[in-house]
Amino acid sequence: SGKEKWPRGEEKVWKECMRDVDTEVSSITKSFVNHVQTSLARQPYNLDNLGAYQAAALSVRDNLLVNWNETALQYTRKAPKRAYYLSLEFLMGRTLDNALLNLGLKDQYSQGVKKLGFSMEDILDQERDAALGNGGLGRLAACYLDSSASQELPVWGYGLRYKYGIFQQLISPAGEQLEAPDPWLDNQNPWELPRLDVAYEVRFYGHADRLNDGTPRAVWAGGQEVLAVAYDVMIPGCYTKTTNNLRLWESKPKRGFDLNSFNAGNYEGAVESSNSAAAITSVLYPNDHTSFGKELRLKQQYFWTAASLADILRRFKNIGKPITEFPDYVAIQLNDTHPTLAIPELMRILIDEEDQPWATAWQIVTNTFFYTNHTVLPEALEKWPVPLLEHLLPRHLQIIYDINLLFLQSVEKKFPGDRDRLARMSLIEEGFPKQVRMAYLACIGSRKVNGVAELHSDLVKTTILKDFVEFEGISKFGNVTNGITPRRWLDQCNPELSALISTTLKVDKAVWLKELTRLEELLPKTEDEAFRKEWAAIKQRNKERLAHHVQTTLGLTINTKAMFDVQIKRLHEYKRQTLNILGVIHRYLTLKNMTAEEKKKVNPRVVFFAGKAAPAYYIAKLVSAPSLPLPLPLYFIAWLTPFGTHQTIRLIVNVARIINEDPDTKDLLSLYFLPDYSVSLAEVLIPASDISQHISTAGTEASGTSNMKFCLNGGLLLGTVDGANIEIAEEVGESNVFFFGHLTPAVEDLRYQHTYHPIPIEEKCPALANVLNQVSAGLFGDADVYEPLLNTIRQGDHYLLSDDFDSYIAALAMVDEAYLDQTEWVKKSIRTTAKMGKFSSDRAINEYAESYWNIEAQRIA
Ligand code: B1N
Repeated sequence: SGKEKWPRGEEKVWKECMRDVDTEVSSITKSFVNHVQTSLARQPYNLDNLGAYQAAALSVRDNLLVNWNETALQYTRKAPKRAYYLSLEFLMGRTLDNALLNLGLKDQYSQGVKKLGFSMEDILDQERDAALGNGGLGRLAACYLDSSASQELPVWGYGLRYKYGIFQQLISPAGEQLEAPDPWLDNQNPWELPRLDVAYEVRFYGHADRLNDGTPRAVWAGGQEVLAVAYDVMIPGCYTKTTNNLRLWESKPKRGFDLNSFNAGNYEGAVESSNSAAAITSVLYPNDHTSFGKELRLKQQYFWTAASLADILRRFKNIGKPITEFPDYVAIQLNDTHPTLAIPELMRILIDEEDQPWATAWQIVTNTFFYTNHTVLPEALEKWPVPLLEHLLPRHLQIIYDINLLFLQSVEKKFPGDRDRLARMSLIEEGFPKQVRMAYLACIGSRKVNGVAELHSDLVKTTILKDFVEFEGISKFGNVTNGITPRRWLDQCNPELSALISTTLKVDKAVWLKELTRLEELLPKTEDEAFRKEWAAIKQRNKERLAHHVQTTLGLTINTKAMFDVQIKRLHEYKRQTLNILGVIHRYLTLKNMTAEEKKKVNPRVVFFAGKAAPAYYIAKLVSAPSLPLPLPLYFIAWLTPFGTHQTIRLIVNVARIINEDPDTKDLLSLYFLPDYSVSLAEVLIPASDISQHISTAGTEASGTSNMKFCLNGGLLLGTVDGANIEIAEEVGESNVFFFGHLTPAVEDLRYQHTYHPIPIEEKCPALANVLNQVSAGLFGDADVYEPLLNTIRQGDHYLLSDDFDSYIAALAMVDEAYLDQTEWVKKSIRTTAKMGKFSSDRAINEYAESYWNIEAQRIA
């Protein structure tokens, strides 16, 4: 026709925005188009979904920036006490949808981009996850930032800006986990603000010389100096102006490269030191629950704590108060022992730079820090070899020795002559090499210590820190049960359920999302049939949404009529994904033996797994890590080879291959391992689950937080009497959860039995023995591949699969039984959601604010 067609959306709207004429077109559309034209230098003709995402993000960011500046200004003006959350991991996931929710601009933006020819759903899907964390510990940090801002608390996060987040997981056809780097910054990150003006120098190596002038001072000089540069991430609160900050540090060489080497013609040498500076923040360590004494990891920890402390101290000094008042203005939360070097680092600053006496410095330190323990598993407790510390941080090692000396003197005073106790409590573990016990250092250097669920906090007090409770008194040790943000984990991931709740409660989500115990008002609705129908229909649509996602991403067709049974978490022996897959095999074998008539009574089930296993040789491939000056102790090497969990993935994938194709059973049982588990995948999986599994050996899972997410979304829980499962059951009632397995006090005895009085598995648990034998016989191929994994159960069985298997199978049968009565099942589901108010991270963060940090909410006008 000769007339060119407008590329997308409404031509009039685009043109009016582009010409910036005053019309009825909203300011949102205008700012979007403005970013398309200026920030992105693009046109409607060549704007794809990714470009539209970038324009939308930049436009939303403009809104956040106004609030963020206002918040910072008020904190500076009023100088309230502030808290700082130091975490080596922040598993943020996506930001755009969360920012829109918190700003209350979701609908406006949806309508705006629609006029311009885009769908909000497609735009949101363009965003890459910020995956700077391994699992629960990192996601908890993200939930706590969300809650701090939403509760208007002056809390900042400090972390590292890893160039590569948690690795991407690929699953080969044979079921092997393959790892690829996660270049999350490749498309640029609109949510961060580089602050090249905020930078600190951080020293490594060199030598420390005591002055011996009657003061405790020393001079630390020489070695390598690296620059820490700040990148700020805005953290908006929900329906409040408060917009806090997450400051992430990037490492840079202090000088571009070494000019001396360059001039001498040593070009490789010239860039080597700059490479090693950049390497510090290059990659997140993917070893969840392991500590293995790598120099680069220790460098990360010191780099991050030194830069964060310098920044906090500079801000404190601007207030103009004497240094002794530091703890009146600053509380620092240590997220596990990873930032424990902050304790000797603050001592170093106070003594060497501020010229404070030792006792004053220690007084300040022990009133500033708070330590949260996240695990009692021995292999996860951080210990750093003394020779490594001496080499990398000579002054800090001196300070640690001084702290230890004074500490042991005071222990000796309270328990005279108790040499065993002194050896047990020393910060230094004897051995070859000697090692520094970071949990002990964190404990004695902190005002308070807490665990993350009632049972876990009790275990901390009675096991790993027992001596410290006896010495320092019980009141230093507490509990703050973890929580999750209901913004992301209900409203964002399950919009239909959120809308139904608002209608039913007759109150805007702006209210109940910040007062989550109001969900209890849903309870009377369990008796309302129409409501139950609607409740069930939403679950069904969430299952279809998941099935659609799997269809489009993996090309697999899922039976949405079946019960959805989900276990998603990092692969780890203690979490017992193996118990689950062996249970699936048991179910399969049982179905194979059934008559057609018997099968009619069986409830179809789809089992989902997702999760990453710690990779064996990943870091070495990504960074040329500087080599250790000393040989690695042998047992470090043992932790570098986590093959058990890799075999579990392989078994899951190969079992899936067989049973999903078996015409005898496939309508009744199917199995999927979804690769590359992430926060955004969790947002699709969790609302779709009928039942989820949290089946750790009793006493091993400190809390768990996905258990809370499933239950908040009306999924029922199948689990052991462990971690926060216990408190969930207390809230929702034991009749609404499916518990099984031995209790924590029995675990030690059972392990003793396995070691000293082993009973052959055929005798102890014939059902499990049969399953193991079928795998050994090659029913799922690769028989010899699985032998080492199966042998860990036949012998030793540290995680007690053979002790819990029968009661696990019985619990699964109870789930089947309960699911047959759909009315009762939906009632359980409603009751579960209704009683989850306690698990809002708003409750948890307020406990920290009141009972630990002593900080107050700040209204940002
Ligand atoms: O922290 C979560 C808890 O809900 C989980 O139960 C707990 O397992 C998890 C070393 C860890 N504990 N320890 C770690 C992570 C990385 C690492 O390098 C240890 N993660 C947990 C939140 O409290």
